[in-house]
Amino acid sequence: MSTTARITSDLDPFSAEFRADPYSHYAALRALGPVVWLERHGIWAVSHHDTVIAVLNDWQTFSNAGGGGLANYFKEKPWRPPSIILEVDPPEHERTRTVLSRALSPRTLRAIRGRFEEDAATFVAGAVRKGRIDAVPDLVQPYPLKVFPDSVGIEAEGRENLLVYGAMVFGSFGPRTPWYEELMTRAPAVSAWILDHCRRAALAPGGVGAMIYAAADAGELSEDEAAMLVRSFLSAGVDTTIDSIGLTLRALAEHPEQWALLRDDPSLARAAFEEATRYDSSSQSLFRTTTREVEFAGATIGRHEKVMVFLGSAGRDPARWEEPDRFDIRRRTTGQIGFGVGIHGCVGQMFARLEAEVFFQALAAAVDRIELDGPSALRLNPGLRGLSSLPLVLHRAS
Ligand code: OVM
Repeated sequence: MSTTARITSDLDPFSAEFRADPYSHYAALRALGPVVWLERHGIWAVSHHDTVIAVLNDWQTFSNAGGGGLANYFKEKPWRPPSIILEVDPPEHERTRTVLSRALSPRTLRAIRGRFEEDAATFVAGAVRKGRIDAVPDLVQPYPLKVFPDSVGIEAEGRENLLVYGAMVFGSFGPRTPWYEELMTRAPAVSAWILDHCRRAALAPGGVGAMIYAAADAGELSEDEAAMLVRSFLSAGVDTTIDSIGLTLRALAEHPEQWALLRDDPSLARAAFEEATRYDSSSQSLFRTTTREVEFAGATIGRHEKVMVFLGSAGRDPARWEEPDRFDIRRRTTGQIGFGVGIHGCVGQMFARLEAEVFFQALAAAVDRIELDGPSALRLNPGLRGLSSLPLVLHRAS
């Protein structure tokens, strides 16, 4: 038996204090060591850029079948049937991943870009006309909430269910708190709406949802699997992009000199989004579950234990990044892992980048200066970092 002394900490990554200022807490975690036992939750924390990547690349040891969140599916019953792409290991993972990657391929994106541009221009024009806005409800939320379900082929009626369902999916990544229990009282009704809209008949022809059913017709998936993959779109495609666009906008508003660079050269929109995904990713952490006892970075991790992997900390690791706390849209962001990395790296990341690029190009064309108009507020969901409020004044371009 190994006699490695474990490094422990009483830090609670789900506490309000931690989430209000994760980056100073990550620095404390990184200083403790690459693998730290978080005694409050009985889980391991991995927070250095290199060890985060090492965990995510070793899917044989650090499995996804134990669940994407804090709940341990090797020991507890999942709140919903597990995702057949996120919460599954190879070889099962490969077939579903292939179908989703194809549906979200450059070819699909080329066909969709024009519609993104029209919608972005419309929402931006409305916000600029208003001038003084809360950017979250007025701009950041409506745009993904239109373009994403439009692309999947979901009817316009009832789309607010997507936000509630997303809150549940990502809420389930955290501990069972009163907030969570209260939210989940709505699960039966909202899940029923979601499942109804995953059916073949509910999806518009020509959309990304219909492409999944085309794969079923081609014999690559069963009809039930197709519905489950559409469910993955509806789980992971909306809140994630809302939150990442919101955090990017806040970073730009808080760094006027960076906004000026983008305004003067809108071709930097993609780079700005990429840097924001390093600097303040909507996906701060995710989980793996060990399939065996393993010696990892000086620690002995037992079998079927949960490992919390901090993407947000990897983005600020001074061992990897020069001046990691500086938001710099001209930075070389190669190696940024805010979308994750390895076989479960975000399958929709090109879709998200396109959404964001089009959005910030439209904003750069219409807005000269962004003025912060009060404190922003965090959206308190344990699985996703984002904003509930971002008061701004948009000064129009002349
Ligand atoms: C899914 C799913 C749900 C949440 C997140 C995610 C980050 C996937 O249902 O497949 O990926």
